[in-house]
Formats: sequence, C-alpha cells, structure tokens
Amino acid sequence: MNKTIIVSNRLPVQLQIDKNVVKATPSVGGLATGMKSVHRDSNGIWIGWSGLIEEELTANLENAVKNKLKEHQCVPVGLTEKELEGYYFGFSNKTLWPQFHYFMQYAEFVNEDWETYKRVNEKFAIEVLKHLKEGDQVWVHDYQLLLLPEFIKKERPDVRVGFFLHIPFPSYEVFRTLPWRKELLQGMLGADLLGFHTYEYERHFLSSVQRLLGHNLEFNKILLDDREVVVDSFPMGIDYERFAKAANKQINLPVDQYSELRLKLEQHIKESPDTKFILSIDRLDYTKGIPNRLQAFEYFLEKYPEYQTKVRLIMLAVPSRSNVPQYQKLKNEVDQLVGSINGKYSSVGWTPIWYFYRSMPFENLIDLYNACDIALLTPLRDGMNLVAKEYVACREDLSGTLILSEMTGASQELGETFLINPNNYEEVANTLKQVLEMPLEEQQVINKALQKRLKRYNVERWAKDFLQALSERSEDESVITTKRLQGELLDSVLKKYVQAKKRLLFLDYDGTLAAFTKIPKNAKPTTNVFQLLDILNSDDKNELVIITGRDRETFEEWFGHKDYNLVVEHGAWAKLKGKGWEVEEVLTNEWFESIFPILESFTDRTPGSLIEEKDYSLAWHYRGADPDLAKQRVRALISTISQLIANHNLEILEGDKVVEIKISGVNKGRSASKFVMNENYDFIFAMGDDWTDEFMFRDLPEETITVKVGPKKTIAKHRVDNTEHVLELLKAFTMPESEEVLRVRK
Ligand code: GDG
Repeated sequence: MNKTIIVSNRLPVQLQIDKNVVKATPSVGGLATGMKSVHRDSNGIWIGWSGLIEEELTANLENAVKNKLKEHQCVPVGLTEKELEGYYFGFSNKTLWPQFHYFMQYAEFVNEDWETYKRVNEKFAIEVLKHLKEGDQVWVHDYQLLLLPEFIKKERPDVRVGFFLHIPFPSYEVFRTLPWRKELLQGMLGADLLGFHTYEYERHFLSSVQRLLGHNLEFNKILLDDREVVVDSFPMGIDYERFAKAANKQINLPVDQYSELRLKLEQHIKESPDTKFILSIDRLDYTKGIPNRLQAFEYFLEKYPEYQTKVRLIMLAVPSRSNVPQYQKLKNEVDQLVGSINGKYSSVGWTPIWYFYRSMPFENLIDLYNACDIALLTPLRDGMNLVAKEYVACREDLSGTLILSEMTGASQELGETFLINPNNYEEVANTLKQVLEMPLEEQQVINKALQKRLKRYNVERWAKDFLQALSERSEDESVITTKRLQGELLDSVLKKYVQAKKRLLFLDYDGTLAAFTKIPKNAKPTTNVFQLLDILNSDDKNELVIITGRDRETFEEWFGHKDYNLVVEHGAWAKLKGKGWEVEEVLTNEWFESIFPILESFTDRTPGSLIEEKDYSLAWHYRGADPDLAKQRVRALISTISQLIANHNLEILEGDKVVEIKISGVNKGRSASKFVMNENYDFIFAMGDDWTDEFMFRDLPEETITVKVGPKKTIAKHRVDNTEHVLELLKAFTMPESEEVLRVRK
C-alpha cells in the first residue's frame, strides 16, 4: 500500500530514558495532531531527530530507542552533538530563523554551519530514501530541512514531494542578502508542491525564485526545465475540538480538582470581580514581541491611570533555545522590564504583571485561556501564531477579545478581531481601552464568526487540503503528454537516423544550440557546438539547416566562415550551402520609424531591457529586467503597438522574454516547408524551444520528428529538457553506436 513519509526536524514523540528503559509519549502539538490520520493510516512513517544525540546512546540503547520509536511508526535520524550544533542551533536558529523573521541584524553567516546544515539534510535524505517504496509520497516540514526536497528528487525523480514552511518567507530584499540564497531556493524547488501559511509568504517566495533563479512563472506555477512546481498557501489550523472540549471540561471541573493556578485565578476573581485579565503566551523568542508588549502595557497604564488595579497582565513565556545568546539577552530584558513595571505600579493587593517563565501542563494552559478576558498577542513576526486560534476556540460562552499583531500569519484569517501594529504603543493602548469597554454582545458576535471558521478549517482539514493538492500534482504532470526523448523512444529515433538515406535537420539556435544569456550578443556558439555541427554538416546524407529569428549580421559573424544552411529572421533571409545571402521574402523596414521610438521609450523606462534591430524586424528583449515590471511593460507595449500594426501588415510575436514585431506571415514554418519541397527525405527532424518554432512543428510533414526543448506547452511529439540534452542528442546522431551514447540512452 502506498504510504506518506512525513519528515520534520523533531519526531512527534517525547522519549524518556530511565535506567536504560526507553519510554515514549506521543506529543500533542498541532502538527502531530494534523498528521495523525495520515501517519496512522496506510502505514505512514515519520522521520526525524529523536531528541537524543549519538554520544548519549550506547549500541543497546540505540536499538531500544529505534524499537520504541518503531512502535509509534517513527524512524530516528541520528545526530552527533557537533551536527546538532551546526545544523540546528547554528544554521537553522542563528541564520535562517532571524533572517526569515526580518531580524537581519541577528543573522550569523558561518560557512561551517552551512556545510553542516547541508550534510545533515543529506543525512535525512539517506534515511528517507531507505524507506521509500514505489508509489510513496513525502511531506517535508519546515526551515530546518530546506534542502531535503532537492536531495530526494535528485535520487528519486518519480517520487512526489511536498514541502510546508511553518515560518514566514521574507521579502526578496531580505532573502537576497543570504550568502546561500540560490542553493536554498534550489533545495526547496525539489518539491512538487510548496505550501506557506499565507499568500504574502507565497508571493515573496515566487518573487525570489523569479529574480534569483530566473525561472518563468505561470501564476503560482514555477516552470523548471523538466517539470513544474506549484506554490500555494494553506493556513494551518488547530485541533479545534480538542481545545473546545478541554475548555468545557476545565470549566465544569469540581473544585477539589482545581489546579494551584486555577485556585489562584479563582481567588483573584472573587476578591476583585471587576479586574480584567489580559493574557500573553509565547515561547520566549525575540520574534514574539514580548518587550514591546510590556512597554505598550506600561504606556496603557500611564495613559489611562483609571485602569490601574483594574487590569492584570498574565504573561507566560516558555523557555526556548536558551543556549543562543540572543535568547539569553531577551530573557534579561524581559525580567528587567517586568521588574521595573511591577516596581513602579504595584500597590497593596495589586501587581500589574504575573509573569511565568516556564512551560505549563496543557490543563493549565486551558485554565488561562478560560480565565482571561483579553488575549494580547503582539509578535513582531510570526508565521501563523496558533495561540491566537486556541484562545478563540476555548471561549465557550463567546466572551473575550483577541488583540493580535498584524505581523502574524493568523491575522490574515482573523480579520474580525482587533489587529494592531505591535510597534504602535498608542494604538495598542487605545485598543486595550476600547476592548475593555466593549459590551459582551459585541464580543460574542465576533467570536461566533471566528469560531465558525476555525472549526471548519481545522488542522486536519489543513493536512487533507495539502495532501489533496499534492496528489493533484501527479495528475497535473500528465497534462504534459509530450514524451521525453529517452530510452526506447530515443533508440527508435537513432535507428531511423542510421537507416535513413537522405535526412533534413532543422535546428533552432537560442535556447536550443545555445543557452540564454542576458545580452543576446553573448550567446556565441561554443567549440563543442561547432564540432557537432561540422560533423553533421559534412555527412553527405544530411541537409543541416540552422533556423533562427536572429539577425543576418550576427549569424554572418558567427557562422559566415562555415558552409552551413542558414535561415535567419524567421525566414526573411537565407544563406544556402555554397551560396551567399539571399532575400527569401520581399520585405520592408520602412515601418521601423514609427515603432522604434515606442520601443525606445519602453527601454528607457525598463532598466535591463534592450532593443535588437534586425533587417526586417525589431525585437524588445527584457531578460535582464525586473520580472514584475517587465510583465506590466509587455502588456502596455503590446497594447500600444497593436494600434499601429494593422496599417503595416505587421504582427507581434511573444517569445521567451522577448517581444518581436515583424512582417506578418513570415515564419519558420513557411521557410522550413520550402526545403521539403525540393527533395525526397526519409528522415526529417526539427528541434526548437520557442513558440516561433511551433510554426515549424506545425507546417512540416506529419512524419517529421519534432522535438521541443524545455517544459513549455508544445505541439512537438517529443521533448528534451535543456540545451545540454540537445547537445547530447546531436552527439548521439554523430556516433549512434558509441559506448557513451549507449550509456546516455539507458
Ligand atoms: C511555529 C511558528 C506557527 C505554548 N506554551 C505552552 C504550550 N504552548 C503551545 C501553544 C501552541 C504552541 O505551543 C505554540 O505555537 P505558535 O504557533 O504560537 O508558535 P511556534 O512554536 O513559534 O511555532 C508559528 C507554528 O510553527 C505552526 O506552523 O504558527 O508561527 O513560529 O500550540 O498551545 N503548550 C503547553 N504548555 C505551555 O506552556 N502545553
């Protein structure tokens, strides 16, 4: 049975070792809950670090841990102390975490940590590959494993890989400052589906991919050479029922079962019934905005002194990553702030802040959610923030108000509540006052709407949606029906080639024989290309034609010394073997004067774009321009020029990052067809990457072997991935029976 392999840094079980006996308790975090059914059903397994370093484990103990984890369908990845230091505390938490949360000043760029991060990601990959069976799929989680999708895909291109990022993806301007930015993106692009909490993160990711790797996008699809990657947002939900039920259970608990915390809370409510509780819960992390929350609270007490003694901030800060210096600094800062505010405002019987620096049992957490009238959550950046959702889910009588930072992913979904900018103390203070005075009925209207949504889009639904989208990826891929020219298909083409008596070969130039360069003039043919073309051209059985949209001058400069058949400017000019350049189509360029100034004005306003002037056509290249700006400009340019072209019998061609204006009806298809008319060929072959090559694929005889280079839609019968593969294929033509070719064919 096909299974889903879940991979995350930590496993969803906690291990305790007591006198060499291993015990495992399943953790009840959001992720573990969401994945429960995926994990339990269909023999799914979960791969991750067990929480124990290898140095702690004797051989016996290691086996005991493995066996214990096996009972929970978990597989550990062993990490040494050094690996944990570099990969987890180092690169994950001192580089990626601050950078992705816009704390660039905290981000450390340590090459050794990066190397360890890579190595550990590879270690995870080895474990995943060990357990992969045909038909399985993999779902990788979070920033500790950004490179894992690529490592898996490289070894097992047939396996569907999903990736979800639980933290924000920063804007391109922030992401680009990372020294390993391209490798990180490439690592993530090993996935077939990439999920983020919000559309904003998705947008930032797409923009970085486009700008740093130059891949083309089609809405939320990234077009790679050999496949497509879909990017989408899936806001993570909570286990709603668990929280709602727990809240109900805690409320109805008999008094003799109250926890110490609950007793304290109840006593306080009894003593001062009109004092309101304000709740704040987070891991003690600089992203959570705890100091600014305290300062905003102090400002509130200052600005509205009538609320002194009438409110109390209950702050739970859960210890986290306390061996990272920034976290120690933060702890000191928070301690001092709490001390100073309590020192300044406390009176007999009233301290403004109750501060807990510890982790609490789940029931206590629920007691806090139940008891507090307001939740004040002010992260400076937070991927989602589940605490906000949990607070709402626990409000059984629909009372209570959530004040939430607009810098959290959750704020996108909880629009009905009070959203604040955590740096604006004035706004936080005024909002606090407003909600303290808000009638119960209004609170209930808001919470009703929020609860309805959170109940529906819970964590299970989130996991289901993601996996549904992941399974659609394989169906999507079948849309590309054009078969890759490899294996048996390639064998049969080579066989036909060898048996043929008279062959006609059409080869496009840019994107086919040469990879794209930012400046078109730089895409000169390499020695390797010349060697291959020379061999093909000198074979008496071959009629080789290089067919391009390029201008005559460039081709004369590059290929003038060779006796090849050349067709340029989509067929306007041709230079046939043994002859000079001849006009193939009677063309005019008188129209240049009306179009050129328009292109110039677009070029001036689009940095990185340029005009290519050919004998009978004009091309506006925007490969070097900002992709978003270029997209806008292309639409505007086409709309401006469309109004003029009718008078001149012109047409506009949209190529790969180029817009070309030329006389209509002149195209590669018409030109290629002329060759076919003169001779009887028993092997016709045409290869190209651009949509101008589609004219060739369309107009050449049915039996033509048509080959598209790259992943775009085509009417060609076959496909190769990129220019490298083109050259391999041509090499195979030059020596179809050689050892090397036989190897490639496999
Ligand atoms: C990352 C992203 C994203 C907290 N204190 C106690 C306790 N908790 C539980 C809460 C909640 C969870 O921990 C915290 O979740 P958050 O979402 O608020 O924050 P991160 O840990 O930073 O998580 C975040 C999340 O991933 C999911 O994608 O939302 O943005 O940073 O569930 O209830 N639980 C117990 N005692 C505590 O003292 N038992």
